[in-house]
Order: sequence, then C-alpha cells, then structure tokens
Amino acid sequence: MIRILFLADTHLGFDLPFKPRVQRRRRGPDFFQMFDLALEPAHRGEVDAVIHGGDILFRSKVPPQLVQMTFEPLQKVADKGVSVFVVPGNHERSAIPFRLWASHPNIHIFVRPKTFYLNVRGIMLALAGFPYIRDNIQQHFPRVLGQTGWNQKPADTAVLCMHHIVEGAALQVGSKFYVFRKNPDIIRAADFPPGFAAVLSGHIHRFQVLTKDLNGNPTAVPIFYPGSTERTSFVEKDEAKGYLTLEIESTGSGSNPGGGKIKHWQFHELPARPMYQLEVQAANMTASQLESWIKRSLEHLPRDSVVKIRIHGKMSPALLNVVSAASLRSLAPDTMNVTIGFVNN
Ligand SMILES: [Mn+2]
Repeated sequence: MIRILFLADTHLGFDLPFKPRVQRRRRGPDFFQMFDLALEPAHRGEVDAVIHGGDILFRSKVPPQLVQMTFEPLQKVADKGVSVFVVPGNHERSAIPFRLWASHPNIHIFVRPKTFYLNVRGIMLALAGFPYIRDNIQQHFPRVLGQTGWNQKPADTAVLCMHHIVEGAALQVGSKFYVFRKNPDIIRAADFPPGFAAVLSGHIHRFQVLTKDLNGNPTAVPIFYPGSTERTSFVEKDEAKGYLTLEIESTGSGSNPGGGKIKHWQFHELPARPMYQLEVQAANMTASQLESWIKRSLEHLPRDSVVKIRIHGKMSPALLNVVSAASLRSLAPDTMNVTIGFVNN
C-alpha cells in the first residue's frame, strides 16, 4: 500500500506585497496557511509521498524572497524523509530555481517529461509526469506521454502527474455548469492508456474526479483534480477547497506497469476564507443610503469574509466617494477584504 498526498494550485504570493503602501488585511498569509495545513499529514508521517500538481506560485515573475518562503514548507517535509514531486504549472516555468530545489535528495521536479521511481516498502511506484505545455496539448499529449518513458522499466504501479484540462472536467459558474469539451488546450480522455492507477492533475481549481468520458463511458484511468487550496477568484466562491490523499494498492507483479489501483481516496476540506458577492442598485441612492447599505450588508457576513460588492447603475461623484478604497476600509471590519465591481447598465 502506497499513500500519496496530492495538492495543487496553491498560488502562493497572491496578494502578498512585500512593501505595502496601505496597511490592511492581505489575503497572502491565508494562502500560506492553507499550504501548511495541507502538508500536515506529511509531517505526521501519514503519507509516503507528496505530489504538487502545479501553480505553486501565483505568477511567473516573483521576488526571490517568495521563492524561498515557498520552498521552506516543502523542504521541511522532504527533510523528514517524505519524497516530494512537483509539476511545473502555467504560473511557474522560469520562476522557480528548480535546479536548486531539486538538489534536495527527496525533492523531484518534472522539468521535462520523465519518470521517477519510488520504492515504498518493497512496492515500486513509477511517477511519470511532464511540465505544463502551452501549445496544443491535445495533439502533443501522446508523444509527451511517450517521452516520460513511463512503461520502459518494470514497476508495480504507476501514476501520471500533470497540469492540464481533460475533456469532461467541469466548472460551475453561477448557476451554470460548464463542461470542457474538445479543444487544442484539452487532453482527450481516450488518450490515457490503461496501466496507470491514477492521473493526478492540477490546473482546474474545482475539486473533481473524472471516471467517465464525454459519452458517459468509463475512462481507462480515474483522473483526480484536488482543486486549489484557497479561493483565487469569485468563480470559486461556492467551491470546497482542499487536498487529496490516495492509497494505491499494487496488484501487478513487477513487470511493465499495469498493476495497481486506487484502493481508497479522500478529499480533505481546508478552512478557506468564505467568499460573498453582493449586488446593489445604487443609481437612485444618496451617498448616506449607500453607505449604510454597505455597512448593514457587511455586518451580516462572517467577519473574515472576502467580499465583492457589484454596483449596478450610474454613479455620481458622491457615490463613488463612498466606495473609494479608504471609505470601504472604514465601513468594513478590518478582518474582511472588500472590493468593488461596477456593472454598467
Ligand atoms: Mn492555477
């Protein structure tokens, strides 16, 4: 039995200015807190490997201090003897000094398509993976998969680690359910060969497990998305945030990969900040009416909420003044993050 902790899309560095001009609550520390919480099972010795499915960082150009802050939690896990595997996502590429990180004997990075082998209590796990590919993954996937060499050496079981959309994956935007279909950016479900116990992928921020293709037929391999560990946009306001643990059972006999299946998996929810989107028709309000509406509305929300107020209608200078950043800070509890969106109609 091999135990894996799989997390992705931590987006560290989000809202974390190192020289802030204004003192207010930032969301940056929340992202680091969720990262630390997600790694706790590894610190407790409950898993054999940690896999990060990409987008560790929130963008590709970041200060060295942030890279160091990001590395430390992974290093602590690796220092305890837990192997760490990282898929470079669309937000890293050149940002991370991968060679420096990979100099740690227990940290392994898929800087190019390749396969790492991990012997866990006598069971050989092949971890194949490749970094995010910008251009037409639909066309390139079969070749890139071959380049990993995933089936070149004997192993008892194998997983594929990546940072891409697979057809059939879905997002819920408002009341609408959006399903990813055929597109150059999307991997065809039929292109996954049997032989993997699981595909572990980052990129989609909504937790989901795909076991069926677009026609409703079972996929050769279950595809796991843990989703992001904190909410990065209001599209994610109703999504549970967390990470996955998976137990892989070897059923093979040490020949080419082909044995092994997921015996058990679990989604662990993290205490991500609650998010609310409020709507207000402000055109016929006075400044003081809008001010008290905002105050009253925020009073009813959890004090640590992340809030977006969408304002409909034409705004007079007096109304605009009420929703200035400084004014909002005086109206909202300082534990909240409040932003404004203007809806032109
Ligand atoms: Mn992401």
